[in-house]
Amino acid sequence: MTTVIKNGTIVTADLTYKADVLIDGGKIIEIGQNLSGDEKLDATGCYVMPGGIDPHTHLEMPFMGTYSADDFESGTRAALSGGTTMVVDFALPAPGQGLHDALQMWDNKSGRASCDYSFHMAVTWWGEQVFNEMESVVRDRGINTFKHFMAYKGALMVNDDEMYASFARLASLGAIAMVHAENGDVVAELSAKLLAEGNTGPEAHAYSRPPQVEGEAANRAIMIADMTGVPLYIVHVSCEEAHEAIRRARMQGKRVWGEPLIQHLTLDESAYFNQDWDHAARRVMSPPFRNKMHQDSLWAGLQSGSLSVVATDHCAFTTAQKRYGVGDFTKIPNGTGGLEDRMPMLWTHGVRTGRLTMNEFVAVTSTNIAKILNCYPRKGAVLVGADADLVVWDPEKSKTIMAKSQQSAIDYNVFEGKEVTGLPRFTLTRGHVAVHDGEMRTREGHGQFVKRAPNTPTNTALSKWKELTAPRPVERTGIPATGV
Ligand code: DUC
Ligand code: ZN
Ligand code: ZN
Ligand code: ZN
Repeated sequence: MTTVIKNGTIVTADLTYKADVLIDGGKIIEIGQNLSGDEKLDATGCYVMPGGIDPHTHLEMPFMGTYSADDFESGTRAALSGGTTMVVDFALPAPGQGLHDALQMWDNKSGRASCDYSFHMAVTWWGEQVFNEMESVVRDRGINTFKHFMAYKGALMVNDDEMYASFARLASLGAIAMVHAENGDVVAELSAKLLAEGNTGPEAHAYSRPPQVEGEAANRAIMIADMTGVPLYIVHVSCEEAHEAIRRARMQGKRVWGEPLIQHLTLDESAYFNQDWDHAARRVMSPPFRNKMHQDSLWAGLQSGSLSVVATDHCAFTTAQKRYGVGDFTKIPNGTGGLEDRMPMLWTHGVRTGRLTMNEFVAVTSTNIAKILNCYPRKGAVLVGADADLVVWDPEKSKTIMAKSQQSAIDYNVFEGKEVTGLPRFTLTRGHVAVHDGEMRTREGHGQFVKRAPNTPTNTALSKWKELTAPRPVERTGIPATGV
């Protein structure tokens, strides 16, 4: 059975034009005028865009004594509802657990996904087993991104020697290093001090993780990456200090990408101060929300291209789970949701305000991500041969975000009450219409794992240090080398 999307305007990361899209077998088979198919979707007045890719989710993740509340079933349903057709989740080994063991757990959970997905591998400890398994994770499992937590001391955090060793190994495999950039030692010190002074409430969470903590770690990760020649992806960039480090690195030719979250772009630190406990605790995440100066910096980064993608770090906990931290803010499970709201919120606050063009919107929600993670143009493109992961976007459709009508399993929404304009009319996952004019038609288990090959190692010349220690050229064309 073929499906045709008629009368829409195709918007990709670089083009805007009117054409119909014909789909068969989950793929785009033709783009052109006056196409017909068995099933017709009317896109009059709408934009036909690559489905969103959220490169940063934590579905059913064991964390801080509990599990994040959205699993691959509710999480991917929320994603599709908001126009996102692929999520990339983090497979997290427990300390001492092998990488393939952890991946087996994530394989089991992800069988319920209703949209396509991939995994990043987290490096939560270091040893010979991790070093050895990395190769088959990259080559056989098709996972080319490895995340390192520079925070969560005593749990997920890795130290600089471990990070250096891991980055060097990843460089040799053509993989990408990712970091959660916060100085975990300083966070632990500040947290203990705040608690000792009697600051137990959720606002102390924000005081324990000031922007300097993030800026320092971002700079450190960039320098360690440069010493190994590994490309670096910095998740949840929330402040000017980290953004500034990324800008500088990119200007120096380093392969460094920054990922702000829709939450940091649109919510600020007033979420924590003079609020009731539940309100503030529901918004506790790391890094915390910042002030307007930092938000302006993140928007500027998206506009100028120094920041590359917009994610959610979707890691949702119920109010009951958040209350584990009553009396001690360090026990509030860290995380907020956003999967369903990322695209409408970015459209509303980015495109409708004139900060981003429609093409830039597609770039930062989908195409740039697919390119960095190496699944383009299967994903992130409207091209013949690409997967029919598409969103038919109605720029005039509005709603008020409300927990009671969301797909997520939690009992609140950090964007509660916000008006959004720009919503999916249809969302297609490999040709299956999962959202049909407001009606959810998701199929549990429809989602498939997306393998991502390693990159060709373009990055080895980035490091000045490498150049200085590289063997000197001897003879090329019969002319003796002059030695520089
Ligand atoms: N930050 C969060 O807020 N939650 C999950 C992990 C993280 O780094
Ligand atoms: Zn993180
Ligand atoms: Zn995260
Ligand atoms: Zn299907």
